[in-house]
Formats: sequence, C-alpha cells, structure tokens
Amino acid sequence: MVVLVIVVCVLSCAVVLHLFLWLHRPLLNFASAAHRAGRRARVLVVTAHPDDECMFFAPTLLETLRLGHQVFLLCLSTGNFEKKGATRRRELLESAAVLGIPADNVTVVDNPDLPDDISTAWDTKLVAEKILEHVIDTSANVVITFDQYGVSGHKNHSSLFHGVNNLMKRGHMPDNVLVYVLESVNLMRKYTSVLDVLPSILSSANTLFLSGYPAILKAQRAMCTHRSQLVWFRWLYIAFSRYMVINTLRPLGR
Ligand SMILES: *[C@@H]1O[C@H](CO)[C@@H](O)[C@H](O)[C@H]1NC(C)=O
Ligand SMILES: CC(=O)N[C@H]1CO[C@H](CO)[C@@H](O)[C@@H]1O
Ligand SMILES: [Zn+2]
Repeated sequence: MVVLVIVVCVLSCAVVLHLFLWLHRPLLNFASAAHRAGRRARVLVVTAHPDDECMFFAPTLLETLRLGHQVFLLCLSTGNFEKKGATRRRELLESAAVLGIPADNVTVVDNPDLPDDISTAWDTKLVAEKILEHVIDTSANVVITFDQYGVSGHKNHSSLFHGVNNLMKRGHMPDNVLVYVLESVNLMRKYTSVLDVLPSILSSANTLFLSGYPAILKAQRAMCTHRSQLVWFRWLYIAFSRYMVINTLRPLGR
C-alpha cells in the first residue's frame, strides 16, 4: 500500500515536471527586465573559465538567445591552470558556436594578473575595470555573472561578483545597465537536476530560466566540446546538475 502511494506520488511528480518542461514557459521576470533595457536587450555574460558558460549559464544563455536578445560572452581567463589555455580557449569558441553565439561575440582575456587558480582571488579593481571596459565596448544593458559563492566556491568565480558589485556600489556602472547574479544553491539541490524546479520556484520569486529538452540537449552538446575537461566525474555533473537545466538569477542593486 505504502509502496503504491510512493510510486503514484513519484510518477505524478514526474508527469508534472515533464509538463512543465514540455510547455516550456519559464517565469520570465527577466524578459520584462530585458524589455526595460530595450526590446532587444544586449546581454553580457561574464565567466571565469572556458566551460563555465555551458556548465552553469546554459539555461540563461539559451533562453536569452531564443527570445531574440543579443548575447556577448566575456571570459576572464583562458583556463590555463594545467597549461591548456590555448586548447581551452578554442573549446570555448566551439561551445559558444553550439549554443548559438558567434566567435565575434566572445572575448577571452589572457592576463597574468587574472590567473586560472582555485586559490587565487582576483583583484577586485582589475576585474571591475575589465568588465566595465567590455560593457562599454558592447553597449551591454544587462550584465549577468556569478554570485558571491560562485556556484562551487571557486575563488575566481566569486571574484567576478566582487568586481561587478564594486562597479555598482561605486556608481561606475552606466545607469542603464541592469545586473543579475546566478544564485548558488546548496549541495543537495545542486545535484537533483530537474527535480530542483520545485525548490527553485518556491524559494525565489526571482528570475527563473528553465530549459526544455532541446535546450538541455544543446547544453550537453556544448559541454562535449570541452574535451580537455571531460574527466569521468564531469559526466555525472552533466547528468545530475540542476545548472544544466535551471538557472535562478538575483538582481544586484546599486
Ligand atoms: C553578436 O553581436 C552582434 C554585434 O553587436 C549582434 O548584432 C548580434 O546580434 C550578436 N549575436 C548574437 C547571437 O547575439
Ligand atoms: C568546473 C570548474 O570550476 N572547473 C575549474 C576548476 O578549477 C580549475 C583551476 O582553477 C579550472 O581550470 C577549472 O575550469
Ligand atoms: Zn569556472
């Protein structure tokens, strides 16, 4: 009896989730924000390493592109920790192409003061300067990056938050630019894939991007272009991470 109830519950949950994915109607607060920024927003996504764009930001990128907004990627390192910077830079361009972002819209910074290193926090002023330069170059009016926990606690990731927060708090970010950060979730939620859709909706009235199946498959294909990073546990990540399916963003105030 108990088993039957559990089976029915799990099955109905699965049906509801699939309907959700199939209908593919994300609660796009972001769309209205982007509309405030213009019918075609110019969205700049700032990452720290080649592969962050598809491991963490794919739902945001794919939905933003689908809505017809212009997208730019700025990656502040080549991912040279294992001296594979040149390879990883190439992989990033391939991954961007799979996601639908042309190479001209992708910029990779190679600066010895911004080393790919998990134990190095990057200089806030330098990060802020690089981001501001690029906001001006691309005339971006929406900027999206990591929050202070940076998904995995990688110091390079949180450095991006501090850079962008610094621009906002010091009043250096142009007035028309809206900034959003990717909310980090706890370890339990991190690896529950689409099941995290319910906690995501309940825990935040914030911007939610939910990928449908075509977008999920595209994100997986983009991930596969990062061949130098495809160690065995990366496959587990691809299969179970909620960031491959769901992004929730939080607006960052001035
Ligand atoms: C890439 O940038 C160009 C130039 O600003 C822009 O017109 C185009 O829409 C962008 N492409 C995408 C896919 O966002
Ligand atoms: C997934 C992830 O965050 N990978 C990074 C782990 O740290 C190394 C060293 O900083 C980076 O090269 C990876 O991109
Ligand atoms: Zn990273």
